[in-house]
Amino acid sequence: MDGSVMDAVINNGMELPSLSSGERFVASGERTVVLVGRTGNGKSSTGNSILGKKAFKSKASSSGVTKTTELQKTELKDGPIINVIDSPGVFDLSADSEFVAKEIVKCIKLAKDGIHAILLVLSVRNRFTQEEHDAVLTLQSLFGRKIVNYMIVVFTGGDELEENEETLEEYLGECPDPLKEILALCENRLVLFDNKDETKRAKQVGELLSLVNRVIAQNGGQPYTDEIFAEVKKEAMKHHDQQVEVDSLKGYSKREITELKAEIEKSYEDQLERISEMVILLIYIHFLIYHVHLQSDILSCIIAK
Ligand SMILES: Nc1nc2c(ncn2[C@@H]2O[C@H](COP(=O)(O)OP(=O)(O)O)[C@@H](O)[C@H]2O)c(=O)[nH]1
Ligand SMILES: [Mg+2]
Repeated sequence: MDGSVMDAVINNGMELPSLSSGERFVASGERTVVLVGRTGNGKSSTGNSILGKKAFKSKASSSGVTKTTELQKTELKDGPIINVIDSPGVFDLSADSEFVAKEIVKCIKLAKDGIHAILLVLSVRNRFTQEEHDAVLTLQSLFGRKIVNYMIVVFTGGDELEENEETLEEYLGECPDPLKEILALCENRLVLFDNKDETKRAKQVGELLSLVNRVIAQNGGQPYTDEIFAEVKKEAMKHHDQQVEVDSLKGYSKREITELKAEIEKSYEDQLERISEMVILLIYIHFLIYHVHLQSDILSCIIAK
């Protein structure tokens, strides 16, 4: 056992190492996980498998797909409350930065107290692309290197592997280098999901939760937060306090109260917009640095020749 991809695959479904007493306290309490990944990889279906209900719209449903970041929750039997955030926009870094930034802020707003794990959803049916690889690096540059310490890779399409009589281990044996790099960044935390077979749900979700617990323990029980989270939280608290204050006002007409409330909402939206603009700026800076690096690499190549 050398901690390789194979090692992690072999370990899947087997008993995980027992947690130390310091780590055990994370075994209870709410969990907030965010699904990221390319459209069509199975984020919404995986979210539904975790929740045990059809809460997110998936491609196969007649009523369309999840277009914007949303949160659904469930209380697992004999387990913790799970908040699942399906965030279709966050990974779509080829879309305009304004949209992506707004989705990121929305995701942070929904996560409130932080994110316990980021589930990077990949599909055994879709080839892993360079864009997906770059999207992970962009997230890393936006949220700091430590963001990968919270990542777990979920492969969907377990049924298709089964049909081809192929194991995940065999599938990953032939995986391209960019995917190997991402799996190594995530310290090979990966789990296989078959979102088509209800009977496999409990085992799969159990495996995933073990990984989530491991991530929480490895991060000292702390969910992921950063300065952007702090900003969003500060504004949310201010917004809440103002709402309480208005509700307790006496001697104002109904119209005046409605106007005051509208003002508070407007100011809150403006502040969230300001944070989105900050994120847009960060995305631009990331791309600028990325292109400077790229150009200097090309220059070095030319000089070397
Ligand atoms: N065969 C198979 N199909 C899946 C699995 N998970 C998701 N899908 C299908 O993949 C398509 C995209 O899934 P969806 O959850 O909408 O992806 P999203 O765009 O990432 O949210 C849908 O047609 C799903 O039914 C799986 O484990 N096995
Ligand atoms: Mg979806």
